[in-house]
Amino acid sequence: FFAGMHSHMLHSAGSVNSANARNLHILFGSQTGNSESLAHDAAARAKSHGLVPIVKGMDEIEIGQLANIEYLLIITSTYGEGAMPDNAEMLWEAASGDSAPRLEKLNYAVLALGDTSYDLFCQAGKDWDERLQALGANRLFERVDCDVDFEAPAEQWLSEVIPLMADGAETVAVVDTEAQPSKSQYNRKNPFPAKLLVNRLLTAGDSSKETRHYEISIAGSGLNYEAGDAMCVVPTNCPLLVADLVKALGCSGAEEEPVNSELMTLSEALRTHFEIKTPSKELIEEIAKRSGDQELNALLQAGDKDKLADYLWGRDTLDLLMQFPGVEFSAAEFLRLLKPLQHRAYSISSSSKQHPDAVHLTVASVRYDAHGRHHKGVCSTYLADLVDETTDVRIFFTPNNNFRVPSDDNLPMIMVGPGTGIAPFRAFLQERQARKASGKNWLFFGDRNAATDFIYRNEIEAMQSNGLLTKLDLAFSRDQAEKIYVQDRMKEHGAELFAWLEQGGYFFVCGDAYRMAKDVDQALHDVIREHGKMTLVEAVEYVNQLKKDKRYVRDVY
Ligand code: 2AM
Repeated sequence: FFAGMHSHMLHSAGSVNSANARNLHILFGSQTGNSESLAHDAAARAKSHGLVPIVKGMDEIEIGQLANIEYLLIITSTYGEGAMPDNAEMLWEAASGDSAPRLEKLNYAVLALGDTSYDLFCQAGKDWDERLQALGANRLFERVDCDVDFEAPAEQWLSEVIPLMADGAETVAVVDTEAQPSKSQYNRKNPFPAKLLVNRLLTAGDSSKETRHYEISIAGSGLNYEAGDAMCVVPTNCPLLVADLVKALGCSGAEEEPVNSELMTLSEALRTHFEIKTPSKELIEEIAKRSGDQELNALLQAGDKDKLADYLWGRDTLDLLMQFPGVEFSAAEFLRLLKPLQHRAYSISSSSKQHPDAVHLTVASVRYDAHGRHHKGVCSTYLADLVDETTDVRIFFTPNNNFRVPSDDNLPMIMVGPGTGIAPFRAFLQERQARKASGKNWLFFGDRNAATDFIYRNEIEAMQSNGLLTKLDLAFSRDQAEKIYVQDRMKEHGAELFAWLEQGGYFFVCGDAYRMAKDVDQALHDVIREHGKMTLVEAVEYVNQLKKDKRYVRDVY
C-alpha cells in the first residue's frame, strides 16, 4: 500500500525526500470544493514545514489504509442536514461500522466546515472527530468548526496544527522545482469585477417560473474555468429592502458604523455587507428574549426544528422586526446580530472551449408572496433586477473536480438535469462538441410545462438533430393528469440505461437535492437491480462502485 501511495502522491514531485521525512495525509470530504482547496493549502504549508503531504479525497482511500497512517488531517464539510459529503460517504460507512480497524498509531486533527444556519452544524466533522478517537486514535489538536466565512478560522487552525504535526519530525530540505500554473489574481478574497453581457428570460412570460440566461464577461481577467465548475457571485441587497429595514429600526440610514474596521453608513453596510433577508439564529433568539413572546420562545425551547422552520417560512428579517415593534435595536446592536453577506454559487452552463471570454449561468429568479409582502431571493434577483451596464458583478470560480466530462471521449454520458439542473449539462454538451468527442450523450430533462418551461429548447433540438445528443427524454410533470418525472423516464428506458452503464457510461445528476436527487438515486438502484438481475445488496454495491470510479457524480443543492 505504501508503494501505491507514493505513486499517487500529490505535491511531492520536486521535493527532496529522505526516507525519514514524515508523511502527512490530508483527506478531504468535499461537496463544492472548499475542503478540497483547503486541503491543498494545508499541503503547501505542510511542505514548508518539511512534511511530505499526501492529499486525497476520502473516496480515494480504503478504511484498512487508515490503520497504517500516523499523521492525518481531515478537512470536511457537511452536506445538507448533517450528512457526509458525497465523496466521504463510503469511507464513513466503513469507519463507523463494527468491523472498523483500531487506529492506535494515528495522530489526527479535524477541520470542519459548515453553516450555522443548519441545526446539525459541522456534523460530519464532529462525527469524524468522535469516531477516530473512539477507534483509539490520538487527537493531536482540537477540532475547529467553521461557519460559512471559513477562511480566517481555517487559516488560524492550519497555522497551529501543521507545526504540531511536524513537531519532532526530521526536517528535510524541500526544494520545489515544480512550476506552478499561472493563476489569476482574482479569487474568493479578491473577486473579479465583471460586466454582465446578457440577461435574457428563458421561460415564457406566462410560466409559473422565471428562469434567466446570463452571460458574464471574464475577458482580461486571466480567469478560466472547466465545464462542471461553479461560478460564485457576490451580490448586493435590494435598496428598497434596505430602506424598509432602516425605517423599521427607527434609523435614518445615515448613522455611521464601523464594519471590518471601516466606517460606513448603516444603509451602505446593510446593502453591501450583511445578510438582511434570512434572519440569523442570533437575531431570532434576541428578539424572542427581548419580546418575551410566548409562541416564539416556546418554539425555540422545544427545539423542534421543523416547527420552527414552519413558523419562519417566508418570514424574513423585516417581517420579524415589524412583528415585534416593541423590540428596539440600535444600529450597532442590529449589525452585530447579522451574518456577513455571502456569495452564491451557480453551476456554469457554458464550456470555455466555446466561450473562452464569457461564463453563462442559468438561474431561476426567486420571487414569492408571503405574510402580506412580496419577497425576492437575494442573488437571483440581484442579477435579474439590479445589475446594469454601470454595475460590476463581483465573481470568482470554485472548481468541482469530480463533476467533469469523462476524459475518455468515447465513453457514454447520461445526464439527469430537470429545471435549472440542466446548466452543467449544457456546458458538458458544448464541451463534447468542442472536443469532437464521439461518446454517446443522453439527457433527461423536465419541468412543469413544455410550452413555458422547455428552456434552451432550440439548442437542445439542434443538438439532437446534429447527432451530439444521442437520446433525449423529457418529463413535463404538469402536462397531463398524472405526474411524470425524470426518474419515471429512467425506469421506462431502464434496459438501455443499464446497457450504457455497462459500456462504461457516466451518470450525472444536477438539481434539487431533497426530492429529485433522492428519487433519481432510488430509480438508478431499481434500474440496476432489475436489468442487471441483481439482489438489492448487489445493486447497492454496483452503485457504490460507480461512485468510487467517479462515474456517478452529483451537483445537487
Ligand atoms: P412538480 O412541481 O410538477 O411536482 C422542476 O421543478 C421539476 O421537478 C418540476 O416538473 C417538478 O414537478 C419536478 N419534481 C418535483 N418533485 C420531484 C421529484 N421528487 N422528483 C423529480 N422531479 C420532481
